[in-house]
Formats: sequence, C-alpha cells, structure tokens
Amino acid sequence: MKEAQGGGALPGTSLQRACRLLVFVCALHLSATLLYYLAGSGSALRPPRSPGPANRSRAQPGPPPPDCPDPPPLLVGALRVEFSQPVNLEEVERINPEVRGGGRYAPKNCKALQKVAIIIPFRNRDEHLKYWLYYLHPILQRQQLDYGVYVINQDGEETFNRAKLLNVGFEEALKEYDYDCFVFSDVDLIPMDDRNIYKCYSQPRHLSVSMDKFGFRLPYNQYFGGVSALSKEQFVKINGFPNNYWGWGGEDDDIYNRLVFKGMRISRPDAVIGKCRMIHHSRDHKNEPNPQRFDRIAHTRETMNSDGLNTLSYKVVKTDKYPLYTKITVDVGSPKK
Ligand code: UDH
Ligand code: NGS
Repeated sequence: MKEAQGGGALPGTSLQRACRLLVFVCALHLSATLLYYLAGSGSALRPPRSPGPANRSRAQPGPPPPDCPDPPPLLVGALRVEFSQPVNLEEVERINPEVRGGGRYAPKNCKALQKVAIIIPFRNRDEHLKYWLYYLHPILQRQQLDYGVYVINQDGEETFNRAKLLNVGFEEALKEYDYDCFVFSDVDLIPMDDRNIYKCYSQPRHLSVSMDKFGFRLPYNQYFGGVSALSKEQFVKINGFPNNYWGWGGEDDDIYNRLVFKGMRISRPDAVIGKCRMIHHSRDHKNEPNPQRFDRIAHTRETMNSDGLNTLSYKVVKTDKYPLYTKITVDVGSPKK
C-alpha cells in the first residue's frame, strides 16, 4: 500500500516541491522589493511632505501686478475749483486714507506708469498749501501715479529763490526714492481738469498753460512758469535749474532757454485740459522783482553749464514728515553781495 501510495504519490510530490520553491522565490522577491523601498529613499512610499513653516513663510510671490492702464480709467475731466471755504487738513487726511506718511501714494492693484516727485517751492503760504493738498491728492490718485509730495521750505528771511529750491527738491526726493519724473509746482496753482496728468513726456511738459489770471491762455509762447514736468534725464541734461535768480521773475525763462539750447521742445496739453486757477494773493515779502533778471536770461547759454545741479550747495535744516506731505526746510544761502 505504502509503496503503491508512495509510488502513486511520486509525480504529485515533485509538483508540490516545485510549487513551494516558486512560492519561496516569489516571497523572497517581494521581501527584497519591500526592503529596497523601505531602506532606500523611501519617498515613493511616504505621503508627500506638507510644507513646513519655513516653506510656508517663503511662499512664492504672486505674479507682478499689471501696468496701470493709459489713460487712467478713473478720471472725471473738468473739476470745480474754488477757494471760498477754508480747508481743514484733518478732514483732507480723513478723505485720503490711502495716502501714506510724508504724502506718498502708489496704486494698489496696478503698477504705476511713472514714479513722480512733486516739488513745491515754499515759504509762508500755509493757507495755499492746504488748498493744494485738498485738491491735488484726489486728482493724483485718480491719475494712478506712484507719487510723493515734497514742500521745500526756504529757511530764514533772505530773498526768495524759487529755482534753487526746486533743485534742492530734485536732490532730496531722489535720496528717498527712485523717482523718474519731477513735477515742479507753485503752491498756488490748481488744475481744473484731471486729464492734465502730472507726469513726464518724451519732451519737457508745461502743465499750467491756461491760467485764469491770463484769461485761460498763455501770456507768451515761451512761458514755462507755474507747473512743469521734467524726467530725470531731461533735468540732468540741462544741469538742473539756475541757482542765482534771487527774487521774482526770469528763472522760468532761463529754464525755458536751457531746454531749447539742449535741443528739446515744450510739450503742452490743450487749452481746455490745461485750465487752472491761481489763488490770489499780494506780493510776498522778500520776493521783489529781481532787477538782474533780464541780463541773466540774456546769457543762459554761457551760464547754464556752470550754474545748476553741479554747483548746488545748501543745508537741510529739518525734515518733517506730515501725513500729506514731506516738508524739507533748507538754508539756501543769500545772493552774492
Ligand atoms: N513762494 C512762496 N513764498 C514766497 C514766494 C514764493 O511759497 O514768499 C512760492 C510759491 O510756491 C509761489 C511760487 O513760489 O507760488 C512762485 O512765486 P511767485 O511770487 O514768483 O509767483 P506768484 O505767481 O506771484 O505766486 C506773482 C507776484 C504776485 C503779485 C501779485 C500782485 N497782485
Ligand atoms: C514774465 C517773467 C516770468 C513770469 C511771467 C509771468 O515777465 O518770470 O512774466 O509772471 N519774466 C521776466 O520777468 C523776465 S506772473 O504774471 O505770473 O507774475 O513767470
């Protein structure tokens, strides 16, 4: 029986052995594979790593904001400008919550086309400055400019020097931010149309072309006073403005001459968009008409390379950062005796 069983079981036994061997080989292969994954990099078996705190804090910056549209879509056109009600500066701060300290602003959702420093020559005109801030901050924000307001206050009682203060404004604003455009504005001039954009163009820009006091027209073709805009390159090309016009008159004509002598032309808005109002006032103390002005403007070509940015000297007395503007009080010296 045994033999018969044994003899009969022979082919089955070798099959069983073969199967066991196969199962053993498979098990060996499986364990080897498992060991390889666990002992090796193992990353294939681990769940993906959630970003740790360090990774989270280094979150990728989003795409840069798009350029602001040109022309700005928020403009409203003609504006009513009047000076009958006094301005309360706290109220102006309240209605301009996006203006940062020192009078800085940049649009939130788009990249401004230009970085503009607005430079105001100043002494004892606080009431005018309040109107300027009241009207201009909302306009400049609608114009979607990345801007800062710099009031350059002449210290002391010496004769006023508008053009030198403007040179100081250029230098001081550049120490604070990489401005590419400079708008030079008298404190008493308010645009009557927000399409008159306070920015720079491929040629120097005259903005106050249609003033109420001149019957809304240019007083003469070469007039470049009031409000003007020069890019950094244009300003440097003419060696900035003259430093030696003390008292009223002529410095704007000298600037005009400089631009023409350097081969530039004046760009202007039309007489409707360029309308502006001046706040009336009497002549300032220590800003009498300069008797030397006619002689000086007759020699701009010879003097412009040795009177300007390259010979500018002054001393900053103090800098005040107010909510709506930066006031830089400066000692500009006195006329040569
Ligand atoms: N400025 C001051 N304080 C001064 C003098 C001038 O802040 O004491 C500034 C101010 O920004 C002014 C600008 O310099 O707007 C130009 O001054 P300006 O006197 O040359 O020109 P403005 O048009 O006056 O202000 C012209 C003479 C006014 C005579 C008026 C007679 N009715
Ligand atoms: C010209 C002056 C300019 C002055 C302009 C307007 O005569 O500086 O009048 O003056 N040039 C000379 O005197 C050489 S205004 O009416 O605004 O006071 O900007």
